Order: sequence, then structure tokens, then C-alpha cells
Amino acid sequence: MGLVTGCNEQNDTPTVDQNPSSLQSSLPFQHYLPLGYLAFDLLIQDMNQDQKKDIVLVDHGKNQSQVLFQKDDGQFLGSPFSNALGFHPGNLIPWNPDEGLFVSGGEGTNTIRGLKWGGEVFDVVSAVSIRSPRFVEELHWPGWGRSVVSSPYSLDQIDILKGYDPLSGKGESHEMVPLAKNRPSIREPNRLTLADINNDGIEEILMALRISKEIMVVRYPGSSLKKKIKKPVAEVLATNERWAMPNNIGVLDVDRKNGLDLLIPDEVMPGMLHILMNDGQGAFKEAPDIALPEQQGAIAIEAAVEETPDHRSRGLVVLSSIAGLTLYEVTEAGLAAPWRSWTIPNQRGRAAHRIEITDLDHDGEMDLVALYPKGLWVVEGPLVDRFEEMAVKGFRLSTD
Ligand SMILES: [Ca+2]
Ligand SMILES: [Ca+2]
Ligand SMILES: [Ca+2]
Ligand SMILES: [Ca+2]
Repeated sequence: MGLVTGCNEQNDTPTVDQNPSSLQSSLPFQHYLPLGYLAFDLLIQDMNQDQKKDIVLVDHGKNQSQVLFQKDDGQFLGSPFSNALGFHPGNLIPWNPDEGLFVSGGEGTNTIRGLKWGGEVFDVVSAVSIRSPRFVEELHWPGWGRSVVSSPYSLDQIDILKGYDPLSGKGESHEMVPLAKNRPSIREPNRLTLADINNDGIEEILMALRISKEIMVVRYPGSSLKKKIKKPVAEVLATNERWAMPNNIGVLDVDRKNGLDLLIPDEVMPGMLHILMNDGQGAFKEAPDIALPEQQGAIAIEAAVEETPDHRSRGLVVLSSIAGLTLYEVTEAGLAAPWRSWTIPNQRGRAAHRIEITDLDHDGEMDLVALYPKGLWVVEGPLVDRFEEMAVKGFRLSTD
């Protein structure tokens, strides 16, 4: 898979040459794509319905988005820039992607926007007023219809638009869930993690709060069909004074029992990975910490599961710090065996701030997409073999 973004008549995105580093260009399963702008977030989605996943990038600072279309040879072609996401956009989620319908959060516009993809750029189809929404996610709660939940830039709350329709921009109701009631402000834009932690088939909303060192949970409060609507509330799911600015949550069934477990990396030194094991009812107990490479804090984490050639399940956890990008392999032994890991350093100590693990080219093996301050790094799977080879060869990623 070569990674090149090409020119388009309607924009001046430059064609990108192969990276100059000889080792970098001698490992054909990985590709670094300089972007020329700082992508804040990404969405992996087949935007032109050709069965090949594309990459939608959101540039928070320049208020624009761009689609990188995956081509037949695995190269990418850049779309024109789109400014439909408005001032200081956050992230973008698919709503009815087959119909080109997407939803974005934009803290600078104080709106959640319904967007229609027109093949080259997005158009705004609706905008509903919500104060400074940075991250949005879709929420499915029984009796609530389809809802969008958002995390604001600087308020101690999350917002849920119940029964939201991006075509009209209307919601059945707007539920505000306070985060810091009777407590000091935490005032942080927190990414939201949706996961069913108590195995009842209903997603909970999770957040890691770095200042108060807490994992918060918002649980389904019941259906509005009951006499009185119970308001959703935020509760502390887990907390520990030892945690050093926990800011991200990885979700993986580490021991292959009792449902999803939580991986909480310190964002700063001493750089430990905290592992919270689920009892099956959504209560968590901490397993021994794992020290991250060079004990640097991690600023992004992503976890996924894949099937190995011998039909076992393999957990993949990727963490990013200034020590590099680290892959952990979590075998079916769970915590009973040490996790093998490989760290690929960055030549300039830059850290990826956003990671996705996905089968980008539909070959049955998970691939990696990592956003760096100046570009995008793609590693084709099988990731364990690839990271092992890169580590053995002393590969260092150049992101210049
Ligand atoms: Ca596509
Ligand atoms: Ca649940
Ligand atoms: Ca588990
Ligand atoms: Ca793949």
C-alpha cells in the first residue's frame, strides 16, 4: 500500500513523495503521509461507497476537513477542503453514512451540526445550539430513539440530545448531565467512551477526568415511557490517587471473561498503565500496573481484537507517548502471561495524538492509523509481525 495524496483541480494539496529515510521506504507495509496541516481528529469511513475505507481528517485550527480516499493500489487521494464543520470543529461521526449523513461537534460555533456529504465536500443541513460541544458520539438507549451525546470544551457537564434528528436539527429533549455537582470544577473537554460495562446490552457513557483522577460513568436511567423521566446522572466508577492525569480509556476484554475491562494510561510520569478488571456486573478491581516505555505518559490509547491464523483471539493495544508508539499483544492468557510489546520511537520524540486500529484494506488483518502533529502514519497488518520486524531492525519513524 503506497501512501500518496494527489492533487485535485479544486485545491492545492501537494502530491507527497515517499519518505526520504531509506529504512522507512524499505519497509513497504508502512507509510508516512505528511499532511501540511494539523489534523486534530479522524474518522475511518467508506465515503464513496467503493468498499474501501477512507480517512476523514478534521483540522481544528483551520476550521476545515478533508477526505483521503483509499485507491485501488492502497494509495490515497485528497478531496478538496470543506469548511462546513465551522469554527473550531471537534470530531465527526457517521449517522446514516450510506445516505451521506454525518454529525459533527463544533465548540466554536456552539452547535452540533447535521452534515450531508456531497462527494467532494460537506454541506450543513442543520445546526442545533449546544454550548461548545467538542466531542460527539451516538448513543442508543432503549426508548430514547437515536441520541447524540456531546462533551463540551469548558463546561462541567455533558449534553444528550435525546431523539436527535440531524436532518431537522431537532431533538425530543436536551438532557444536561452535571459532572462536578458539589465538587470543584474539572472544566475539561473529555473524549467520551461508550461501552456496555455491566453486560445488559445497554451502553454506558464513560469519561476519564485527569484533574480529579476519576473514571465517570453515566448509566441508562430508564425509558421516558415510564411516568416520570429519570434524569441521567454522572457517578464515579473508579478513582485512585496514584493515577497521574488519566485522560483516555482503552476498552478490551483482557481475560476473555466478565465482559469489557478498562485500560487507563497515565498521561504524565510515572507513566503507568492501569488495568481495571470487570467483575461482570460493571464493578472494577485494579490489576497490577504495567510500566509504559521509559515511563513516559501516554496521550492516546486504542484497543482492538483480531483473530489469529490459528483461530485464537488476540487483543491489540496501541499506546502513544514521546517514547514512541507501543503495541501490546494480549493473548488469550489475559493477565496470566506477560504482554509482549514493541515500541517504535519517533526520531524527534513526537507523539501521535490519535490512533485507530481497523482493517483498512479488508484483508482480514487489523491495520494501524496514527495521527502525528504533521502527518499520518499507516501500518498494514498483521500488526504484531510488523511491529516485531520494525523493532528488530531498529526502525525509527521520521515524521518530518
Ligand atoms: Ca472508499
Ligand atoms: Ca450496560
Ligand atoms: Ca474481562
Ligand atoms: Ca488489513
